This record gives sequence, structure tokens and C-alpha cells, in this order.
Amino acid sequence: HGLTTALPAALDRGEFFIEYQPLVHLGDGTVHGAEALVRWCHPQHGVLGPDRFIPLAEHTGLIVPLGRWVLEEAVRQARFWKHRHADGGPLRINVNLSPTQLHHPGLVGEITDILERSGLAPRALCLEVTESALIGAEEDLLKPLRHLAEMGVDIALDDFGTGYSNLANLRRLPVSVLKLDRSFTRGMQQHPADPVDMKIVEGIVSLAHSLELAVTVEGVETAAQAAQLRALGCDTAQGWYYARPGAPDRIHSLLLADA
Ligand code: G
Ligand code: G
Ligand code: MN
Ligand code: NA
Repeated sequence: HGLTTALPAALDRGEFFIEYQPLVHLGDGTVHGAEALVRWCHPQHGVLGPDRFIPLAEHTGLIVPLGRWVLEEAVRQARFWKHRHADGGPLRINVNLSPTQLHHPGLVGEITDILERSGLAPRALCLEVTESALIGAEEDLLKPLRHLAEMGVDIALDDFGTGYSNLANLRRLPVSVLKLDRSFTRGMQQHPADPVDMKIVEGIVSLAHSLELAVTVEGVETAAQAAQLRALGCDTAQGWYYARPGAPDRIHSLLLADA
């Protein structure tokens, strides 16, 4: 596959870049943080989304150096925002981790190093791991995550609700945030909202809060969805209604607007 063989040189040539999508507090719409979403500016094919190349990078192992680059770059950017908004303190940066990165023995050391060199506090970093990556995870896969959580890094369970995980299993995982999958948000778009989806979200929020986990909702596209999810007790939200993924400047202006 052409894209696969082009990946290592693309990393060397700096063809990857990151877009940031804000996460907001559902209560007042102020910025809570931003998720880093990697893109590849391919010289022939133009801008490619992660769905086009992350699976290839996973397959070849290039995800390890690529993921390290994303972490460094996103942490550097977050440190910069903090610097520019000295008292606008609580901004957090969310970075996705793939299963191969979790298996990479250098992960904890690299993240510790990146945080130390940047001066960003561990609590400002949130690592997103998909629910499916952790289903039935053995203790040795959870160990690095546990270690990071003890350092103060937040771990979010991404795409939550799609992986059929045993809810009781949540207690065993070192996670502090559930990111509710977009499919639930879609059910809130109808008028009235899908009653089954409402019950499910209500149940998940109540369970999450009783385990002291925060709930982030993905894919919020309308004011009605935001209102419904707020009423159901969700904490933070992400979606086109607030902002599409974009250049780092965009987050900067949102932070200025909040100040
Ligand atoms: O918005 P977008 O099409 O960029 O995201 C598609 C998917 O790609 C999301 O599920 C997201 O988790 C994943 N993704 C985006 N950036 C990264 C990254 O840096 N590393 C990994 N492993 N996945 C990413
Ligand atoms: O990590 P994850 O797969 O959750 O990444 C977020 C993905 O969701 C990215 O592809 C991003 O572009 C996409 N996305 C973000 N907000 C919205 C939204 O409001 N609606 C839809 N359909 N997709 C969204
Ligand atoms: Mn994500
Ligand atoms: Na997701």
C-alpha cells in the first residue's frame, strides 16, 4: 500500500499536523480543554484524516513515533495556551492513545519526559483510550495507565457505550472520564428525544457520577442536544455546535472570549 510505505518519510518531513477541537462545560459553554486530532497533509492526496492512516500506522508500528510526536506537539501547544492565559488555568489537552502505544514499554517514561520538559502539569493532560482497547485488558496492559493516573494524568474512556463492556468492570479501570459515544447524542436530536437513549444516558451518568467519573458527550451538533444532555447531568461536551476541529488559534480566541 502506497500510503503505508510513505508514512515514515512523512513523519520525517513534517507532513503531519494537529487540529484542535474544544471541549466545553455544558453548564456555561466555557472552554474546558481541547482534543488533539492528527491530520496528514499528503503532497499528492491533500489532507487525510486519521481514519485513512492511523490503522496503517498501527499495523506497521509507526504509531509509536507518530503518537510520540502528537503528544509532544499537543503538550507544547497546551503549555503555550497556559502561558498566554496565565490565570485562565484549567485548560486541558486530550490526546488519543492507540492500543499499540499502550503495549509499548517506553510509554510511561516518554510521557513523563514530555511533561517534565514542557513544564505542563500532569493534571492538564488527558489520555483518551477506546473502550474496546481495554475490554478484557489484562493487568499488565492496565499497569502503565495506572501509573499515569497516579501521576495525575486523566484517563478517558473514548467511544464509551459501543464496546459492550461490563459496567462493573469500570471500577477496575484507572479512568476518570467517560466519553459517551456520538451515537447516544444522535438520539437527542429528535423531537422528542429518543426515550430509550435518554434512559441509557441517564443511567450511564448516574453510574459514572457514583464512581466519581466525569461524563463528556461527543458529537453535539444542535442547541437542543446540548440542552437535553445538560438536563441529563452530563458535565462537558464536544461537537460541531461549539466548534469543528481547527487550527490552534481558534482555541486561543475562545479562551480570550471566556476571559
Ligand atoms: O475528527 P477525526 O476524523 O479527526 O477523528 C477520527 C478518529 O481518529 C477519532 O476516533 C480519533 O480518536 C482518532 N485520532 C485522531 N487523532 C489521533 C491520534 O493522534 N492518535 C490516535 N491513535 N488516534 C487519533
Ligand atoms: O476520538 P474520536 O473518535 O471521538 O474523535 C472525534 C471525531 O469526531 C473526529 O473525527 C471529529 O472530527 C468528529 N466530530 C467531532 N464533533 C463532531 C460532531 O459534532 N458531529 C460529528 N458527526 N462528528 C464530530
Ligand atoms: Mn477521542
Ligand atoms: Na470518540
